[in-house]
Amino acid sequence: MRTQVGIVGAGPAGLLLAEMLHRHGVDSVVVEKHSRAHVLGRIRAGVLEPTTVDVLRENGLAERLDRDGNVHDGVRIVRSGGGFLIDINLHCGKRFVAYGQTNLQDDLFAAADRRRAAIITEAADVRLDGTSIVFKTGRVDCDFIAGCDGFHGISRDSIPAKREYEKVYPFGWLGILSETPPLPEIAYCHSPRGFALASQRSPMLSRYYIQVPLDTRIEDWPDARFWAEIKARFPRDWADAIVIGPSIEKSIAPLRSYVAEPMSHGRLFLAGDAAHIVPPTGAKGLNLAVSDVYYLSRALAEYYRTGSMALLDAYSETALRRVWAAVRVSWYLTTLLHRFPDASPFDERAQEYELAYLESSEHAQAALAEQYAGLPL
Ligand code: FAS
Ligand code: PHB
Repeated sequence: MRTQVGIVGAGPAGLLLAEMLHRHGVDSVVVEKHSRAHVLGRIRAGVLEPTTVDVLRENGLAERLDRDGNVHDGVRIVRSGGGFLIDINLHCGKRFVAYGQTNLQDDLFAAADRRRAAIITEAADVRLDGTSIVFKTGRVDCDFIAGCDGFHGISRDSIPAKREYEKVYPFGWLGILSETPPLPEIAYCHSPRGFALASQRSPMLSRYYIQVPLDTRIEDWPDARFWAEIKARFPRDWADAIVIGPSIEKSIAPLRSYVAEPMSHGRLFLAGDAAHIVPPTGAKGLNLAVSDVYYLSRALAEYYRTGSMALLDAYSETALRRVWAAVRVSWYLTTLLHRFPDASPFDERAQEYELAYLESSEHAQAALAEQYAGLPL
């Protein structure tokens, strides 16, 4: 096959890029190694920044999001004896939307189907050969390649002399999905027993997480143990409000911060998790994939409209400014809210007082709200 832009990966970054390029009259082919069912079966992010919602709406991809998404003024940080709202509406005049990545992925596939987009799934042995994507049963010759194949993809390997920045955290998140009514707010909980998070997908679908050691095995966490633990971590009034029920999905995600620079080489451009990973504490991963794609689609459209490579040459530097802002606040919130096994008494007191300061200062809360909302594109 021959196309203008070859896209590796049919996750949110890859499919959104294909949609946005199409709206600029640029052709693309998406090559995905898994089946569509496998891609849709992944339960991941749940919080969309206001800028992400704007991008989706501007591209005609927000109809179900506007109908089913749950709009919030902010997220609450709770701990025994206190807590506060990171109020992005009060401080930034913006709201974020709780909407599962699975739903977004579904919406993106549906948009691709409506225009009979070229999406090749279950492509085996995918590799890059110059500006061609080669796989077991074929190849796609392209003008440009977008590496949207996630952290475990192959595109990043084709960036020579890259600088890698990584921080691996000594814990993971055990997450469950349950067909129960969620708490009304999204709440991050700081507890001596470890971090916990209450989130939502719909009026009858809840998403909960607890921090667990890295060597945790799913089989050691039957539902009853999970519910008892998350209730032990939340303050009593919040714990009593958690409605328990059978889990319909349970998984453990390790936490890491990672950035590869630059995000481009020649006619290869990385977007999303292929270039960077954030701990989910800041709810930034999916949102960064969207901002990368916003910049990349604009740069590619400019090239095909005018022949200018200027925005493409500036893509990596432009995207990295927003990437590093999100990487930093995700690291800050992870450090603030989790119990570190090797924390010294000093570390624990400093964490206590950082929380107390945030709780007491409108200025500190405004600064955090601005970063949680996501910086303007
Ligand atoms: P993705 O990983 O979503 O998509 C990459 C695609 O490329 C996949 O479909 C993959 O099959 C495909 N691919 C890989 N290798 C390939 C190859 N060689 N050839 C062809 N295709 C290939 N973010 C949040 O904001 N909140 C969360 O709670 C959260 N939880 C997460 C939990 C887990 C377990 C993981 C892994 C991530 C989580 N994230 C979360 C981050 C997540 O939402 C990502 O940021 C988001 O999926 C990024 O989208 P993509 O960059 O498209 O990468
Ligand atoms: C989720 O709903 O899955 C979610 C919410 C907030 C986060 C991470 C995940 O920071």
